[in-house]
Amino acid sequence: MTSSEQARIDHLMMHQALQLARKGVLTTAPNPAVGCVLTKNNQIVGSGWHQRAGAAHAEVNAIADAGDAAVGATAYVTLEPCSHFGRTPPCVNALIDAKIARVVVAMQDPNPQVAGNGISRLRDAGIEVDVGVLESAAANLNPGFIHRMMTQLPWVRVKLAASMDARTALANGQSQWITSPQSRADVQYWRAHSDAILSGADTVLADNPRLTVRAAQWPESRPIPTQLKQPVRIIIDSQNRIHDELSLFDELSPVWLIRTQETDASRHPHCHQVIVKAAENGKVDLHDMLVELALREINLIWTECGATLAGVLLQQQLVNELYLYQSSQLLGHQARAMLELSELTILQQAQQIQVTDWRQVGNDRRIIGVPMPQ
Ligand code: AOF
Ligand code: ZN
Repeated sequence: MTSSEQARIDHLMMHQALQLARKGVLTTAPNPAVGCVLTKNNQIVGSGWHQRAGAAHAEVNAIADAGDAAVGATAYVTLEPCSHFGRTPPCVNALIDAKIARVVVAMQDPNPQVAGNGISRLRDAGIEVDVGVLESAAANLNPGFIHRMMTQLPWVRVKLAASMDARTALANGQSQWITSPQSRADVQYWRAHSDAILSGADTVLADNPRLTVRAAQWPESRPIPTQLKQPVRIIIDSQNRIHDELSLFDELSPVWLIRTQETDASRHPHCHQVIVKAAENGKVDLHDMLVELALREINLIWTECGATLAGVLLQQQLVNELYLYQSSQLLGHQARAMLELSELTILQQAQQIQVTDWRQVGNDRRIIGVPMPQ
């Protein structure tokens, strides 16, 4: 076979492995979603994917699926096979024991416990290894995991929903609904792709939201998942105002209250306090909060909060992506503004957003953008 034919087959097989990995995106956290296919004579003889932390890794499932056919096979894996003992034993041992002949890897594992060791251990065992096939597609599957491994911070998405003139409510507080049902269904979808939903005490006390994923409300174009993990609800509560009667206290997932001091308030069984440093103004230090959440293996945070918290997160350069749902109404200058930012006197100092995706959702537009470093 020529090298270009081989490259074409490698792409095709890695594409299959990526499809398998996608089956796990709603359930593997804090682990990454990973898929694996085993081939012989360019025919698939086994396949597997990682389903949840603590369960077998993709490679181990694929080897079990292939049985004796694994001997001499090529393994296509969307992430470098692990070389460490975590919740499960190293996949490199399983690949070597199964007598796999060649391993094609989409991307190196950014986990410092692996970080290239898996690839070198396979090579040391005489296995041919190729790295980098469909690398960016593989990276796109696990933005939160990769970011946490590389920076020890979660990937932070901030959702904003506003009128065409960037207003979120009338002056009298009326806000239901500014964006369309399709946009709100889309929000449900992105909540499900997050490990945590973050909000502030002001918003929770004013709106009494549940902040859960209701898959039944998903966009019609997205298949309803058979399994999903409810994100943890994380509420910034610098002044200890969250009380037990709120709707978010239910059995669906825990509520973590971010506070600067342990208090006796909120002794609800689903409630857990995370104590973080206080900033100079006495409120929660948001960077320290993210450090603490990363230590608790939160990879990806979906933020639904008010104009003040969203503004502070942006100005502290803690936002990785903005999801802006823009409706088709005009509410006027007396209505409430979408973002509280400090006053600018020099236009060149305005925060720039690099738009990475832009589309129509119902009667609204959804704009995804990355705040550029200032
Ligand atoms: C693989 N294949 O399918 C996955 C990998 O605690 P454990 O044993 O589940 O290990 C988790 C780590 O293993 C995770 O942080 C990441 O580095 C890697 N994930 N590796 O070879 C897989 N899910
Ligand atoms: Zn593994």
